[in-house]
Formats: sequence, C-alpha cells, structure tokens
Amino acid sequence: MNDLSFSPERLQASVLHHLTFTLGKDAPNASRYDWRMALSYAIRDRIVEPWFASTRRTWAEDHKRVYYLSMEYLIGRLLEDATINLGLYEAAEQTMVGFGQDLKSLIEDEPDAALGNGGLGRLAACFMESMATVGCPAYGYGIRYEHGLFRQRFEGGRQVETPEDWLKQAHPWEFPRPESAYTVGFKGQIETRDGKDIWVPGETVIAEAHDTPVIGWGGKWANTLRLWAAKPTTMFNLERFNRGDYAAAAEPETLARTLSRVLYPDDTTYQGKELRLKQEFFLTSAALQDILRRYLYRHSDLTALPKHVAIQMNDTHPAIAGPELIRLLSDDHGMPFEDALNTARACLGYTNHTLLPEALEKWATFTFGTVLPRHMQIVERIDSWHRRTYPSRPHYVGIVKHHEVRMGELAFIMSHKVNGVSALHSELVKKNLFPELDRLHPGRIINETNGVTPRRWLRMSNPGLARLITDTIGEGWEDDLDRLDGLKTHVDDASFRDAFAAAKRANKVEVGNWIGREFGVKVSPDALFDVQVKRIHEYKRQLLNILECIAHWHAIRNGAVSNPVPRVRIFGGKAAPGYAVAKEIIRLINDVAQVVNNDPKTGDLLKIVYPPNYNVSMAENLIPASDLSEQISTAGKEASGTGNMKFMMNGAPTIGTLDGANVEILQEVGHENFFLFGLTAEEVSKRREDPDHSRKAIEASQPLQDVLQMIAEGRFSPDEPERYHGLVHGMWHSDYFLVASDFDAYHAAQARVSAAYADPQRWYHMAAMNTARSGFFSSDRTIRGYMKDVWDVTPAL
Ligand code: 4GP
Repeated sequence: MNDLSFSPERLQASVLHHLTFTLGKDAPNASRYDWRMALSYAIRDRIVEPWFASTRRTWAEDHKRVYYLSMEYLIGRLLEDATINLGLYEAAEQTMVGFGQDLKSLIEDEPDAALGNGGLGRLAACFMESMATVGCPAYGYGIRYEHGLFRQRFEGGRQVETPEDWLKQAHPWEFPRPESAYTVGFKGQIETRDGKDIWVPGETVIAEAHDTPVIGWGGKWANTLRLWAAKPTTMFNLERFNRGDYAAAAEPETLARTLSRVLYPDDTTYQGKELRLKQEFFLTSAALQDILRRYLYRHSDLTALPKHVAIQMNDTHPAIAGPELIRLLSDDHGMPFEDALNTARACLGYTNHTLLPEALEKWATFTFGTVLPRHMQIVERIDSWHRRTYPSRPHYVGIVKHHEVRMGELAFIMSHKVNGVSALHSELVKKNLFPELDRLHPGRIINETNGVTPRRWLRMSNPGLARLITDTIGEGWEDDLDRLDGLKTHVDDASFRDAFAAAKRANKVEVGNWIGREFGVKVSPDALFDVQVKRIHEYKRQLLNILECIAHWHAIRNGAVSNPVPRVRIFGGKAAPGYAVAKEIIRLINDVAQVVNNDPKTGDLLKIVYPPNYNVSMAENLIPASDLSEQISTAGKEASGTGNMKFMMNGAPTIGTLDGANVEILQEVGHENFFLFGLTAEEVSKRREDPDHSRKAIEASQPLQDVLQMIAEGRFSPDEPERYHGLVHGMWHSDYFLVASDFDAYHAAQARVSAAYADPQRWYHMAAMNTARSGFFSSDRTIRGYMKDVWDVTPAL
C-alpha cells in the first residue's frame, strides 16, 4: 500500500493547503465545491509519487509499453475511486468530518466524466484501472471532449437531450501539457518531391495533451490517460478582425474547437460525418506521433518498434492507425513501404466490439480521399499488397470496395491479432464477420472475454457486501478475484445467507428512498428489484421487457397469478438522438409506467421506474441494489456485455439468453443459478428464414396478443390511441430482433424467477453463488490475457 504513514493529520493539512493556496478560499467561506476540489488535489498529490516512480521505472528498464487507442473513456467520477485505491478512504472521511463536511456528499458533487457512450467506453476505463493494478506500463489515448454524452430528461415520457458540460468546472485530476503538442493535418494534396509522395495538408490543428494519472489498487503503480484537446495552429487573423470580419478572423479557432467539442452520440450505428473521421484521425495521429517521439528518445532503429510498443485499437474507430503509422515510418522516416507495413502490423492489435453490420465503419472513398488524401493512397497500396500476397477466393471483399473504405477489413489486415470480447462473439467474428480473412490468416482471431474492475464495481459501489466478503474470506480478494470462490463453502450456511440478504436489503432501502424522493414512486425494499440498464437498442430488447411487464400486470389484475411476488421493474439508458425506434421504446416504457404505477388494483405488486440520465454513477447505485439482472438480447447480437458481469458480482442472478458473455456466466454459475430462456444464435438465424415468423409467434401466444391489443387500443396512450400503431405493426410484420419468438419463453422464465424469489433461502443461495463465481470476470484477468496473447508484455511490478 502506498505510504502507510500517511495520516489523517497530514491529509488534513494538505486539504487546507489546497483550499488556501490552490483555490484561494478560507475555510469559513468555502463551498462544497471548494472542499471537493481541495480534497481532490490533496488526493491527487498522493498519486503523483507512484506515478513518477512507475514512469521512471519503465524508462529505467526500457520496458515495453502498451498504448490503448480509444475514442471513448467512460470513466465516471474519480475522487472515490482514487481514494479507495490509495487506501485513504477512512482518512479522507475523518479529515472531512473535521472540516464539517460529509465525504459522501463531496463525492456526489463531482460531475461524471462521460467521455463515452456505453460498453466499449466503460471497458476502456476498466482496462485503464486494471493495467495500473497489474503493473502493465500503459498509456490510454483519447479525446478530451468538451461535452461528454448528452444529458437525458423525459418530457411527457419522451427523451429530450441537452448538452453535457463536465468541464464547466475545473477538472482537478488532469495536468495540462502544452509542451506535448503535435500538428495534425487534413485535406490538401500530394506533391512529389525527389520522386517521393509528400502530403501537404490543407488544414492543420494542434493536438495538446492533458494527462490524468490512473492509480491502481494499493497505489503501487500508476499509468497515464492522455487526452488530446484541439487548438488552432494560428491565432485569429488580426487583419481580418480589424476589418470587422470577426467570423472569418476566427476560422482557425472554430475548426479546432469543433474537433474536440462533442463525443459522437452514437454507439452502434454509422453515420457518414466528416467530423467524425477527422476526430478519429486527430486522436490517432497525435497518439502515434507521441509514441514515436517517446521511442526515438531512446532508440534509433524503427524496425525494432514492435519489441517496445504494443498499440491496441479499441474497435475500428482508430483503425486509421495502420495507414498513419505506415505514413510516419515511410514518408517521415524513410522506411521502405513493406517494412513499414510489417512493422506497423507487428505493433497493432484490433478489438472488435460488435457484430451489427451497420456499426462496422465504412467511409465513402470520396470523403476519405478528401479528408486524408495520402492515407487513401496508402490504403489502396495495403489492399493490393494483401491481394497479391494472400490470393483469395472470388467472394473476398477487400478494404476498398464499391467506393467505400471498409475499416473492419483495414483494421484486421493491419493487425497481428484480432480479438472478440466473449467466447461466442469471437467464434461469430470468425464465422460471420471475417470468414475469408480468417481462412487467409488462421489463428489471428482470438478471444479475450471482457471483464470489469472489482475495485469500482464491488469494493467501492457495494461497501456492505465488500465488508461481508472480507469478513468471510479475509483480505486481498480485490486484486485476486478468483478468491471469491472461497465464498462457496459459506453459501450453505444460513447465517451467511442472512448476512448476504441484509447487505442487499440495505442497498435496496437506499435506492428505494431515492426513487421515492426523486420520482415520487413508493417502492418496497422487499419487492424484487428487476433491473435492465444499458443503452436503448432494439437488439438489447427493452421492448421484450416492457411487453412482459404489461403481460404480468394484466395477469395480476385478472387474478391469474397466485401469490404474486411484488416487483419493481427498473429501466435505465439513453437512446442515440437519431434513433427513432429506440426513442419510441423509451416513450412506451414511460407511458406504461404511468398507467401501472397508478393502478390501485395492482398497487405495490408492480411498479415500473425509469430514472432519466443513466450514467456510471447511477449504475454504481442501482447494480448493488438489484435482485435480477436483465440480459435479454437477441442471441448473436450482444458481443459480450459487461453490465451482466457487474450484476453477477453484486449477487444478482441473470435472466438471459445464450448471448455474449452470458454463455460464460452460465458456465460459471450453472443452470440452477441462472434463468435461461430463448432461441440460440443458430436458432435465431434459422427462424429468420421464415418470413412469417413474427405473425406465427404472436398467433401462438395469447398473452402477447393481449398485450399488443392493449397497446394498439391506446390503453397506455389514451390521449393519442394510435401512438404505437407503427410499433405494433412492426411486431406483427417484421420483428427482426425476434421479440415475439422469445416472448413466451421469457414470460415463463419470469414466472420461474418469481417462484425462486418467493423462497428467500433458495434465492440468497443463488444470489451468493453468483458473487462467489464471478472471479473470472475481473478485468485483471482480461488484461493479463491481452498482455500474454496480444501485447507480449510482462508486468513491471
Ligand atoms: C459494446 C458491445 O455492445 C458490448 O456487448 C460489449 O460488452 C462492449 O462493447 C465492450 O466490449 N459495443 C459498444 C460499441 O459499446 O460502441 O460498439
């Protein structure tokens, strides 16, 4: 542990010092914001030492470094996480009590850094924490978006988006590095000089580094999250300004500002926006220039780069890294093209996060060639090199096809390893996504099942359960999560199960109070908390959930359920602003909640709650209070899921399909601790061959017919009865995600859940078994997998 001698007194002095000298406030006039900032600076100070030590050691040992390139980092709040990882939580609590401040409310005062949309971005944040915990020297590279993911509120049940502004207040965790800056170009033309093609960009911006140290568990190692902010290369044009042409004078500033202004508010669908391509190149080029500068500080032989540098592309978003690295190596450093290609490929790895075809980025060659003319040439050269070197079958689709640049193929060809994120997904990547490339490059596609950091998702977010675990199996499980298996022998012990249930109940009381206070819905902590929180997407099937809610409500009202188990069905999540169907589903959930929550006939037996603006902090509160984890995607569509792992760790059994990492969760806990239902990925493909599948499924299910009938009649939208006609029509006639086909199986599985919950001994046996078997899903295990299989790097600790 970092500097055990660090006492509350010293922390107190440090907080006061920052309050006075960094914030310029005296204690009697300090606001909650001031105290939070002062404490954050004091905690940050404690990170700096291990951070320097880690950096020095990496240099001294000339250790190989990992560079993680990601357009998203969904990091959330940092104060509590850093304090816990440093082992300073109690000291901070005491210190702040001494100042008349409550640590918890300071923690909650911090804005969520939402520099990501969903799973992929949160995974990057978990990976950063795990790389620091296992002592893997690493840099995360990303963009310092001025505005993170939009804020969501509901108006008349509809999602309304407003801009997020996390940087309105100072961000106490980062160090601006104006000296670490690189020029990034766009557009322009290619000129030939001395027989060589040289890119002369038409536009340029400066990428300026902002470093946030990321401290691992126990404070033994810290890495850097380096986020780029765009700055103009030239100051505003004074001459134009003096002529009164203010807008034209500010053009360079405007270009720069827009580049790092907003996170692309979409996590699965592709839209052809030049700005997005520019953002991707901005991140990638700045990162690669930084990587080469660091390498060349010590080395001169660029062909040895792969021995010292591993670069991971988080999805295709930074896939321009292949051509850009080739360009830097060949155009700037004179390496022959094929050597540059081989060197780049030996450094690069690519993680695929989704099988949805619309999410695999493709750029019109016109857009690509306009924004990145030199890269267009290089991409074409890579493509023809690949066709020449690996003769393929006629149906092979290369990188450039039908006037499009296909980033999936580019990332694949330019990587030495390609990985999926769960066992099933990796198989489907081979079989469905890149079958020909897999044949040409056997062994290149591997699997690294996702994980989550147990520090944030168990130790920090669920202190009650964490305490019980430590009391039961002793200390040290946080960075050795397989030890949770030791809980298994206690699960049969009724007093352990009672303690487990008590910890869960305490979390439910808190969440229940919050729901009552904030949303005016009274819920009982004894009801089953049934939770689905994630981005809203048709394939994730929030629609299936809400339709089943209606069926359940209808059944209780009609007396068709004997001894109904009281339930609170909780939803959370945002829809991409342009995704109309997802937004319609949000509105339907809210409309149904209105009716159900005000129905005296069902009263406390069923409540539906949809708190707006789901984010990392809300997840930290909701997941520990959940009884049931909804992971109900159409099989074959969810690459892995990571929410499923967080719920499991916190003792919530899954109701789910055989999809993504659910498959591995089921393997770990066994059928008796998992509510499995629905078609398998293979059955899904077969079912779709029947063009009439939805009508047949609906006709075979009376409960579903009743539900659709109620919606169509306007039961949940009495002011506009036809509101959901389109949705109901879609269910009957297309239903691509097979909601109808899985409905009855899901309904039946929900009945099994109720029966299990009605028997608390049985339920808490299941719940505790889920926690006990969650060791495999630590992101430390995942990171060790990448280190061994992809990056070829050993821990430096
Ligand atoms: C997500 C996948 O949908 C999810 O299954 C997976 O767990 C997560 O990545 C991390 O691997 N994909 C995205 C995305 O977030 O933007 O494609």
